[in-house]
Amino acid sequence: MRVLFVEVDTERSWAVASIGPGFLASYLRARGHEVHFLRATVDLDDAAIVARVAAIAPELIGVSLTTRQWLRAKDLIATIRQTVDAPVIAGGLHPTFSPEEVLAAPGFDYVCMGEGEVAMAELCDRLAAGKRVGLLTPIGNIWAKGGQKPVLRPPFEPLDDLPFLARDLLDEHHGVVHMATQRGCPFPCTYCAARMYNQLYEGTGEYGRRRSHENVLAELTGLKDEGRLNYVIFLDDTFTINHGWVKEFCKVYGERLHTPFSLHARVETVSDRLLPTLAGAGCTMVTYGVESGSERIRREVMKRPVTNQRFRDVFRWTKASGIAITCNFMLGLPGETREDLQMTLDLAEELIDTGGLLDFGYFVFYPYPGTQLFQECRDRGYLPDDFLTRPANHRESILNLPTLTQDDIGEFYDAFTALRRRAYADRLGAAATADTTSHVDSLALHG
Ligand code: B12
Ligand code: SF4
Repeated sequence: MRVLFVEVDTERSWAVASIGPGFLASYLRARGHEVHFLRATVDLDDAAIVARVAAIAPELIGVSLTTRQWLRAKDLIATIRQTVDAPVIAGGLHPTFSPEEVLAAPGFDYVCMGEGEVAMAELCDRLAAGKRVGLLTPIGNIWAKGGQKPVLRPPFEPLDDLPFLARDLLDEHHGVVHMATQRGCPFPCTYCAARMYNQLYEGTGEYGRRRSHENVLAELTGLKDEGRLNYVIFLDDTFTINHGWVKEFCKVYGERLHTPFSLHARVETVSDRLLPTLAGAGCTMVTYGVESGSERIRREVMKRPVTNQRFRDVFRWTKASGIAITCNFMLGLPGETREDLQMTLDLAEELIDTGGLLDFGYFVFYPYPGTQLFQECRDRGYLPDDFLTRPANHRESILNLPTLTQDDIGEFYDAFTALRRRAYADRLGAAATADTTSHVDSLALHG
């Protein structure tokens, strides 16, 4: 079966394309299917994309979607299907947690809920054999249009049995490689869509899993031997969860590869002992999720009862280990007031001045379907009915919040922009301040 994965870019192309198709492609190839990749960049209009899809002549089209990608994918797929007669399957975070909406849209035939490797291979096998997939012939994890909600398969186990990522689908360049060593996150952050997988899989098996060191190192060693390894970006939600794993990994990685790398971590999961170990193995940058400077908001709204002092300490230890720090902040959460936003701005300023913060991202809160805060926003009437068709604008909130106006959020967003310009100017000189948008690749999206 000839499968085409279409990567739907939104406001710009991220350096790395969606990781899911990279896993799926290698799994499908190992079973004899042919896999192609097409990036629908923002500069390509629909006609050009349709022509490229038609030239590949796929027998099945796959799209991996976050909520932001859904907005463009919805129209794009409808247009593609007017010309190209191939069924379409959508998977990833958005289809998993909004399957009904995706299946109701023209052109979408299947939604994959949760992990896709085994499910998609079964779908390809069946379609290649000319068999139907529907009400009477269901496939675990796959919801066919007009069919019933599927039964979930247990999480794939062990992860070491998955073939290495099909890197031709990731758009990697200059030896900068992206690695995913774990699936699932044990923390309960209310704003996070990633953790909802754990909840989705409740009762089917333990969703939190990690590849062995040997397996991860074998993939990296292979890339090094091919001369394709200059820098590693670990995309794991929280790389530092299991200190035993991390220490063992650092030991061997430091000895065998010692290639610089970056990772995402929660301040709760690092220590003054672990950070020098990471630095010794080659870690050059850690991204932490700070999110708010208000301990009340973190505790009551985000379910992250960590103190501001912990951030100060961890930033100091990280800096002392010689590791650069980036972090992220969120503005405009339900229950937040101007005083809370001021605390976030104050903490950001303090961490820049004393904590060795190299750079940071700042995002207006957007409630992702499936998350606890999404449900709360909906229940309290903060979420407009047309939220799915509203583009997420970086300066405005899509929410109607009783405690903050759009102007309040915009004012603090601008203050963060000014702070970032100042930080750039202090470090690099005035000329460097021209483009300081809040979107920097590989900045943590959470953690
Ligand atoms: C790496 C990463 C990125 C990378 C790559 C993006 C990607 N989608 O892979 C980059 C840096 C580009 C990125 C950017 C952004 N990201 Co991001 N990112 C992640 C992160 C940390 C890991 C994703 C990953 O590698 N997963 C590993 C793979 C194996 O899992 P998977 O993607 O779920 O894929 C499996 C299944 O879902 C399924 N599947 C996936 N796709 C498909 C397709 C088909 C056809 C099928 C059948 C199955 C299938 O099978 C896969 C294998 O089993 C996740 C958090 C997380 N843990 O998921 C956030 C996450 C996906 N990102 C998120 C967000 C919000 C963003 C940004 C909007 C950030 C921002 N504020 O601007 C941007 C938008 C990107 C875009 N194009 O729209 C949210 C998405 C929430 C949502 N509902 O949309 C997440 C969940 C983070 C969070 N905590 O909430 N991100
Ligand atoms: S925000 Fe990060 S730490 Fe919190 S649940 Fe999500 S992935 Fe885990």
